[in-house]
Amino acid sequence: MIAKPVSTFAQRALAAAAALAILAVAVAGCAKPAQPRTFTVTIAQMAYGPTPPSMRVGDSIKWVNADILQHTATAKDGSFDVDLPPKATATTRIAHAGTVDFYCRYHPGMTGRLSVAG
Ligand SMILES: [Cu+2]
Repeated sequence: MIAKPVSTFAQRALAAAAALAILAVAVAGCAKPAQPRTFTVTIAQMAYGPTPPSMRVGDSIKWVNADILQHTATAKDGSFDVDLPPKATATTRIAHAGTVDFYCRYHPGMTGRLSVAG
């Protein structure tokens, strides 16, 4: 009968260890996708700066108008449209994968393109 409490303790310890191992596997298996990121695109001298090469759905673009003129970043597919007075900033979240061409409504010669992975 002396061995019984030891045995019970050992069994509990084993069960706890097993539960922890299962939990660890479950957590690893539910690894979340990468955290959304925010990229900055600066508008200066009537042109958009480079767009990020590796955007994913859920990432955001922070538009910074460093120009002395008002500009927009207007998606041709209608997915975003930000109006930026001089020195203003605005952030848009990218919700769809694919290639999105955008332009400035005030200066249609200003164009850019986002490529977004799923
Ligand atoms: Cu413009």
